[in-house]
Amino acid sequence: ARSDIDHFSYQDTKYECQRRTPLNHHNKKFTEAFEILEKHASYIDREHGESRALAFRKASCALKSYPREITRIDEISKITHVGEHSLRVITDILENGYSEEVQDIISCEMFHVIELFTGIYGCGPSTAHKWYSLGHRTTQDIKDNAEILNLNVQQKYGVEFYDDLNAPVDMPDALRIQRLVVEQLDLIQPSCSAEIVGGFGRGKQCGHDIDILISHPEEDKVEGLLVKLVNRLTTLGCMLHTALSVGKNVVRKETFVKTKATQTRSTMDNLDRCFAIMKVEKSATDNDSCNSWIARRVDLIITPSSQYAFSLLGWIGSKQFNRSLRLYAWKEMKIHLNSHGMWDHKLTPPKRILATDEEEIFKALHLDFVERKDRNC
Ligand code: DCP
Ligand code: MG
Repeated sequence: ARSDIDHFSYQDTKYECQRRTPLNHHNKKFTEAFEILEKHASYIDREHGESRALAFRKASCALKSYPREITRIDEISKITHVGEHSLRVITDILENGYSEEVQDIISCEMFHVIELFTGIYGCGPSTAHKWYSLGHRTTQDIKDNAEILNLNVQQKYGVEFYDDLNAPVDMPDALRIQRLVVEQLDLIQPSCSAEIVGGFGRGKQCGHDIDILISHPEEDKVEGLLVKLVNRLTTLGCMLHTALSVGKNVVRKETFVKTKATQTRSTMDNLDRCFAIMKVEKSATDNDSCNSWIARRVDLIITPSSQYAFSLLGWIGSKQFNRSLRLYAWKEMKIHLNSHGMWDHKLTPPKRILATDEEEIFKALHLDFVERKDRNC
């Protein structure tokens, strides 16, 4: 067996942020199988689910980065993150054209019902399991039993607009929302920027929601902006549901003090933010129903200019790219990185490192710049 990893330009590293992960890659037949295994692990295996799901995700990321189609098992058997279990799955697909383990999952009713229920806005795996164990199988079952199940507000909207919210959002929809947001911002506070981030920012043609990052060149001009914006959009009748999180951005100049909230939800930030379900005008091609609008999930995030580069990097994603970047920053550089900024903990007290664009952040971390389209891990 070959011990050297030469595979053209593949860089074998434990951090996804050190290599390119494009949207269109050469190993979809394997990564699609891993996505099912990942979901199955997080839905079904309550005890070790998260770590098993992460292992499949990392194997999948490695294959997405691999610069050509894998045709022999020995070419990837030494790659970091492609463990024994993943190798078995790849071998099955190479030898038989499919993985029996994946086929078993696909033919399992429970898997499909949990998948269906977790597709309801506001429903996670544990709620999905509860509903399943009570004998429910369809979204109609949940709708019919809304009272008994004591659905929270999000879940009520999730069921009500299930079809709309599960129809993929496309770029024209995203642009329509961005335009509306920009128009309203101009009336409240001229010169604001509103950038489409999330999956669309990485070149995806469709996604599950629209993420918009809002800022202003002057630091304090964003204070109170979110409430004003949401109020205007509500008055215009564009908001079906909103959940605001405002005023938690407590970054001090020198150090970032981790609060309980930031410790437990380490990937989330404390930027002013509104999760919304908005009414979006349908395009001319969507004439298949009587409604002139469709419900869409929209995230509006506000960031002051001094934090812009960090918020942009964080909200462009992907989640796995962020996770690896933050882990790399901490483990290799003793730098704490999040959507607010970065702090060098090699110094006491930790020193804030400033950056005005994404390139400067990569440079400070001694990393080659990874284009947004190559952060699709
Ligand atoms: N994000 C994160 N950690 C979270 C949630 C979000 O780092 N727990 C960042 C990375 C995501 C971005 O925010 O890429 C947007 O979140 P989405 O859930 O909307 O993810 P995407 O936009 O990447 O995917 P989709 O196209 O399905 O909306
Ligand atoms: Mg998104």
